[in-house]
Formats: sequence, C-alpha cells, structure tokens
Amino acid sequence: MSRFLEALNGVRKEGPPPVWLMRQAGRYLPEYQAIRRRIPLAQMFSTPEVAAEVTLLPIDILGVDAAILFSDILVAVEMLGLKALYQDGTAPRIIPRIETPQQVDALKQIPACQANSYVARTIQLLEPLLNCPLIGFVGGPFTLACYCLEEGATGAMQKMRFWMEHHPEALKLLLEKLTVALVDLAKLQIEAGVEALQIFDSWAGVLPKPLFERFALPYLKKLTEQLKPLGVPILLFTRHSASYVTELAALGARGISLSEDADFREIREQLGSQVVLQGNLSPDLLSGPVSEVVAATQRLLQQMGGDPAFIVNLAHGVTPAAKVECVRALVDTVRNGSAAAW
Ligand code: 1CP
Repeated sequence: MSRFLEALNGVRKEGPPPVWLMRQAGRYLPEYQAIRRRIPLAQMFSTPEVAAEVTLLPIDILGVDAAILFSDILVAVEMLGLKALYQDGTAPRIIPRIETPQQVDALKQIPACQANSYVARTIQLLEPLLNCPLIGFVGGPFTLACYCLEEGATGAMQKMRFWMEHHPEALKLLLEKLTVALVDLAKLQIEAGVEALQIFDSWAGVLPKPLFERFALPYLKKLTEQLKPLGVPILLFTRHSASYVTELAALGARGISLSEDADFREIREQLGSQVVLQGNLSPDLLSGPVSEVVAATQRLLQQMGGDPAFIVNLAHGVTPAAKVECVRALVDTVRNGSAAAW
C-alpha cells in the first residue's frame, strides 16, 4: 500500500510520512504557466487530456506521494445551470450571479454525469498513468454558496451576510441544492476511481460559531454522511480549521486538514489516534529562503514525523509566488529529513 493510503488508514509504521500539497499544480510551476498561456483555465479543467497532463506535473517534477485531480471546486455550479468565470488577478465569479430567492427556486439539478462528465474522463485517463493514489475533491456547500452570491468571493462575505439575515430560507434551499449536486459529483469521482476525497469548505471556518453551526455544518454533515458509505477516505479542509476541530471530527470523516494556528500535539490528544491529521506548513514559507523551509519542515517532522496517521501538507494552497526550489526543498526534507524523526 502507498505511504499516503497507509497514513490515511492510520497504519503507517516506518519511513517518512507522506507529503502532497494543496494547489501543487499551479502557477508557480513554469511548466504549468506554459500550458496556461495557450489554454484558458476553464478549458484546462474541461479538457480531460489537458487536466490529466497538469495533474501529473507535480508528480513528475516534485515526486509527491499523491496526485490531486486538476479541476476546481467551482465546476460543480454547472450542475445548477450556472458557469464559473475565471479572470486573471481576481477571484473567480459565477454567472449569472444569484441575486434573488426566485433565482434559487429556478436553479436546475443536472446530473454530474451530464454536466461534469469530463471529470470522470480525466480520472479514467489518469488511472494507467499514475504510480500514486489520486485524490478527488469537491467544495463544501457553504463555500460554493459564497461564490454564487458574492461578486467575487472574499472573506468579507457581504452578500452572504445579507442573505443570512434577510433570506435565510432561500439560502438554505441554495445550500440544499448545492449539497445534492456535490454528493453527485463526489460519487462520480469515486466511481471513476479516486482513492481519497478532500472536501474544501474554505470559507466555512471564517464564520463565527452560531453561523457556522447554522449554515455550514449541517450541509457538510449531509455531504460526509452520504459519501462515507462509499468507502473512500474523506479529508476535510476549511480555513481556520483549528477553531472547529471538535465539530469537524464529529462528522466522522477520516481526516482533517489543519490550519497554521493548530497545535498538533494538543489536537492529537483531544481527538485520539484515529483521526488523520494533515498540514500545516505556512504557504508563505515557499516564497522565502530555502533554509527556512528546511528548518520549518524539520520542526514539523520532529513533532509529528512518527505519528502513523499524519500527512505533511500546507495550511493552505501553494501561491503563485512560491519558488520551485522551496517547494522541492519541502518535499525533499520530508523524504530525506533527519531519520531521528521516525
Ligand atoms: O493542485 C491542486 O490543488 C488541484 C486543483 C485545485 C483545487 C483543489 C484548483 C485549481 N482549485 C482548487 C480548489 C479551490 N478553488 C478552492 C479551495 C481551496 C482554497 O481555499 O484555495 C477554492 C476556494 C477555489 C476557488 C478558486 N479557483 C480560486 C480562489 C479564489 C479566492 O476567492 O481566493 C482561484 C484563484 C481559482 C482558480 C484556480 N483553480 C485552480 C487553480 C490552480 C487556479 C488558479 C489558476 C491560475 O490562475 O492559473
């Protein structure tokens, strides 16, 4: 079994922990930029040959332990009859933007095999080409709702806050419809062959607790509950996850991706040995000196390197400002770092 799947099953015994990075195939890679100059982003996601090629880049260049499907959380809105518009330099936007409760009523529920069939085709193309596990992913219902309502999603969530106060029922219907779509898209990926699935509910963790419990958690719960019986391990990611580890762990997913403020030892003690923990190096390290990347990675390994259910990752995605030599140093340090850590 691969190191990544061993850690996901909590049974890794010897050798270094597995490492992969959120946004490991992105603009920091010159090879990615070369493809991106030729092909618009939406077309990269929806052309299986291109999406498969981009998925493989970090495997070939960095030698990480798992591949993550090259797609985006926003492709799921196609199942509601909407489209994601990716523009350089700003957050992606959904068109048409949802401005009224009537628009929520009118949203379609198109099956994933119709609206997002290219996702399944990409996974099938990758199967014979990969020598490591493939991670599939979907966004969380709350995060996708943010993109549907905002003019460009930001942590400020101005429109979302308005809907929470003035149209809570219509917002809940939007979250329900998104949940149905996301379950379907996750199932499509699992049926096509992904070996793990990460749910990115990025903006949920930004909410204060009462709103998190009302508008994010119930839908995340529905999503995980419907996916768990399919037998593929699920990892949960949200910004500031350290504040919500108890709630996230109660959902019963296999693991939690932790934010920078997390204290691994404390959380391991609190949650017990069963939950897989993933994280949590700062993405900012990757645009600084290599020596700091090595030092921070070694500190993390000293703390968690011997934990059988630990996966090295960042606290958030690799940024376009990351230097390839820093990303490589992180992966190499995990591979070859001080053997004293395990
Ligand atoms: O390598 C990988 O990790 C796989 C591909 C991947 C993933 C997992 C992409 C490709 N997007 C995502 C998830 C995603 N997309 C999230 C969740 C994680 C997170 O919080 O970052 C979110 C919120 C999005 C939405 C999105 N799509 C953004 C963020 C904007 C914001 O509001 O902060 C952006 C910039 C995109 C476009 C996009 N998707 C993926 C990439 C590599 C890019 C940038 C592409 C480019 O500019 O060339």
